[in-house]
Amino acid sequence: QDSGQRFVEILGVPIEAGAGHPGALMGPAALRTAGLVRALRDLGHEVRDLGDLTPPHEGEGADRLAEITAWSRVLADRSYSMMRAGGVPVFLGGDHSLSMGSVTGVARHCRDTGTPLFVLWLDAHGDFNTPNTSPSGNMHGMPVALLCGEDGFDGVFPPEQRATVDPAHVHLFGIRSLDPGERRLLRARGVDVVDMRLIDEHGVGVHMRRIIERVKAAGGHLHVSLDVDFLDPSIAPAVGTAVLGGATYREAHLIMEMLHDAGVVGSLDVVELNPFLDERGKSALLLVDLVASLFGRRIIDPAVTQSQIGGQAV
Ligand code: 6HN
Ligand code: MN
Ligand code: MN
Ligand code: MN
Repeated sequence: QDSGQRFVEILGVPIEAGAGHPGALMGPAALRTAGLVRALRDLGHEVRDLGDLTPPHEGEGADRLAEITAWSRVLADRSYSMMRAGGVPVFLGGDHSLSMGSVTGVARHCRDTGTPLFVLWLDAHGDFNTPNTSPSGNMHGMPVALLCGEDGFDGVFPPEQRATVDPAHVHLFGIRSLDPGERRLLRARGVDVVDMRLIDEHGVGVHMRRIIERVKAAGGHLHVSLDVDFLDPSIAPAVGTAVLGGATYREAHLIMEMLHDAGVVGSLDVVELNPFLDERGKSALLLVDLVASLFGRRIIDPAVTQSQIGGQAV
C-alpha cells in the first residue's frame, strides 16, 4: 500500500421523502451488501461504519417538507461532527435531498477552518429547483438551490445554522435534464454546468482537469455528490428518475480515478440508489466499484507519466 490511506467514516441516510418513488431508503443496505466497506478496507483505508441515521420523528400528519427538515437538521449536525473527526465522510442515500444536510455540515466546518468549499455534482439533473420553480414538488430536485442560499427554504435551517456554498464554486456535471425555472436560475447565479453536450464534444477529462485545477489552486475542499442517475440507465437501472444518454462505465471510472489522483476530495454522497428497481444488484455493485476507484483502486500504477505523453499534469 502507498501512504494514501485515509480514515473513512460511512453513514447511511435512509431517506426517501424527497423522491417521487419509494425504495431509496433501502439504498444504504444495498451498498453494504454489495461490499462497500470491504472494498475500502481492501485498499488499506481505516473504515468506520457508523450505521444508519435514525429517522427523526416529525410528528403526526407532518408533510414531506417537515420530514426533510427534520432529517436535514440532524444530518447537518452529524456531518459537521464527522468533519471535525478528521476523516472523509461518506453519506449513503437515500434520495438526493439528504445533501441539504450533508453539505451544510461540511460547509459549517469549512467556514470554521477558512477552507474554500467546492462542490462537484454528478447528476443527470441540476437539482436547482426551489419550491417556487419545481414542477414536481419533489425535494430531491432542490438541494443545490438550498445550498446556494436561494429563497423559499426558510424553514429548513434556522438562519444561524444555515451554511451556504458560493454558487460560483458549484460544478454540475453530466447534466441532461433541466426544468425551465431552474435553468434560468442557474444562468442567473453563474453556476458552471457541464452538460452532456460539452462532455460529448470535449470528453470528461478536459472538464475534470479544469475543475480539479481550480480546487487545487484555491487549496479547497471538494465535496462530491454522486447521483446514480448520472450514469447511463443501461448500466445503472436502479433509479426512479432515469434519463437516457448518461455517463458510460469508462467515463465514470476515469472521473473517479482523476479525482483520486488529485487528492482533493474531502467528502462524498452516494445517492438515489433505489434497490427496488435494480437488476440483480448491478447498480449497487457498479457504485461500489466507482467508490473504490475514487479511493485509489487502479489497474496498475502508471509507468508513463503525464509529461511523457504530453498531457497536462493534474
Ligand atoms: N434527482 N427536475 C426534476 C424535479 O422534479 O425537480 C427531477 C429531479 C430529480 C432529482 O434525481 O436527484
Ligand atoms: Mn478538517
Ligand atoms: Mn438526478
Ligand atoms: Mn440528484
